[in-house]
Amino acid sequence: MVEITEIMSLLPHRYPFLLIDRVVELEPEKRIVAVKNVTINEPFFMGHFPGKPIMPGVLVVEAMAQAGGVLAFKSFPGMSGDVFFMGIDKARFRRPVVPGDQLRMVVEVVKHRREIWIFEGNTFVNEQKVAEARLMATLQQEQVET
Ligand code: BDE
Repeated sequence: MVEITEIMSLLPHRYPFLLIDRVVELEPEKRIVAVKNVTINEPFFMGHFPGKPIMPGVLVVEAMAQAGGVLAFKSFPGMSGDVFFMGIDKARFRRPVVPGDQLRMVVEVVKHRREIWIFEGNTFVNEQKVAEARLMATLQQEQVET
């Protein structure tokens, strides 16, 4: 289990863009499960859409990407540097996400080499899939000053 203060020490994202609340399962280099509780107070509901609050599907993909970032950092605890997301393939939005939903992002490593990681992400609400995507990220190791 990784709680929010540790998530914030790993990811640079902050309000209104930090889109995971807690990590509930973690297998380094393999798999992570993170959750986000969606409330009516999310800022994006003001405009998406007035009178019809639906979480933008691209932000569900972003939540999966953030979970993947935590997985990469937790796989190599001594790692200094950044994880940048470089691509998204095969994204699908299967069901609308609405206030009161708890998102469960399940992100698995398809393969990784030194710098390139490919993740397969699936997001569920109550066991039902709401979104899926394949995500590509690159690790940029911090340059050590000489
Ligand atoms: C379905 C699958 C994945 N993502 C979203 C949906 C969905 O039902 N979107 N609905 C949007 C929507 C927007 C407005 Br404005 C509206 O008045 C209604 Br009635 C909608 O269903």
